Amino acid sequence: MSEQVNRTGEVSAVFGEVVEVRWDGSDPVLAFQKRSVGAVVVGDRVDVMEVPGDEAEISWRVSRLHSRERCLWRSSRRRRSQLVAANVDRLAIILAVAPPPKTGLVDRYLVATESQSIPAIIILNKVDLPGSGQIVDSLTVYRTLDYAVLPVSALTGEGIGSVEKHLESGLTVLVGHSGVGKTTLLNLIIPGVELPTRELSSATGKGRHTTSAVTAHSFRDGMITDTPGIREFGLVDIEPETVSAGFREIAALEDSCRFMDCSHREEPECAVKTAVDNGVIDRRRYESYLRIRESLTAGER
Ligand SMILES: Nc1nc2c(ncn2[C@@H]2O[C@H](COP(=O)(O)OP(=O)(O)OP(=O)(O)O)[C@@H](O)[C@H]2O)c(=O)[nH]1
Ligand SMILES: [Mg+2]
Ligand SMILES: [Zn+2]
Repeated sequence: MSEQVNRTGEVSAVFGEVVEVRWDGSDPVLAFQKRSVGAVVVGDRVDVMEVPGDEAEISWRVSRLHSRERCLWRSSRRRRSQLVAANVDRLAIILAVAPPPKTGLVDRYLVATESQSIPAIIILNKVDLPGSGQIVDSLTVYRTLDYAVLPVSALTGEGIGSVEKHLESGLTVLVGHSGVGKTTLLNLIIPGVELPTRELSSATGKGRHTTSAVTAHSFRDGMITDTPGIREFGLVDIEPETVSAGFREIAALEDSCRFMDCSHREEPECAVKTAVDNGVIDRRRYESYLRIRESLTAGER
């Protein structure tokens, strides 16, 4: 009997039945997924086993899936709950000067990251376009809540050094609407990756979304993962009562509300509403909180 080699690695790409796995100081290997082990996603830690023999180029098989932490889930009207990535060290929410950012989407992402204790940063791309100053100003509230807001241009390279510094370790997942420049940014940070961006896909005339797969690429001591652009970001496993945990400024105050289960809508002596009226809590963020809560109550996610 031949000796079996076992290794533990990190999944960096998923292509149906086949996954790419990396471990320290080696090139990634391709491994077959085993149904009994369960489907894996980017960021999963897995054991792989070398299977000698006739399976052509792929001689590895996933033999165990380690337990997951810091999961990024999403859902949409078309697709139910989907695990995007596991063991995420950082979510980078990418916005662009044009099309102008929807801050409600940022708030939804932050509800997801706070619930999983995933650190989040905000990257505002395309600051080479006119009107960027005003949009940077509109994001000031996130800075006051201790989220890094990094203005950048993937076209001119302005601000790229600061972005690189933030992404140089751990597993980062880039998320945001289609067309904000996630892939352009990744191509600039990791020369040689050369993933297709908008121009290329419009040349082939295929589809509106340029990126269709979740793939992770090595960068310095970490990995950066591109994801397909989204139209909506549905929250998974978040109850109306736990939405406030995703709003740092609300979570910090809600112990002072008169009622322990205060929803911060109509209740008397609500410390959160008082803070909104006094300008201590940003009104737009508060309204965003109400909207997200309402959408979950209505069962829309
Ligand atoms: N002016 C300007 N245009 C940019 C910048 N970054 C990207 N773009 C353009 O924006 C368009 C969309 O870029 P992509 O990188 O394909 O966007 P994406 O977020 O990856 O889109 P999906 O893959 O569909 O989610 C392309 O035409 C880019 O050339 C930038 O910093 N400034
Ligand atoms: Mg893309
Ligand atoms: Zn309250």
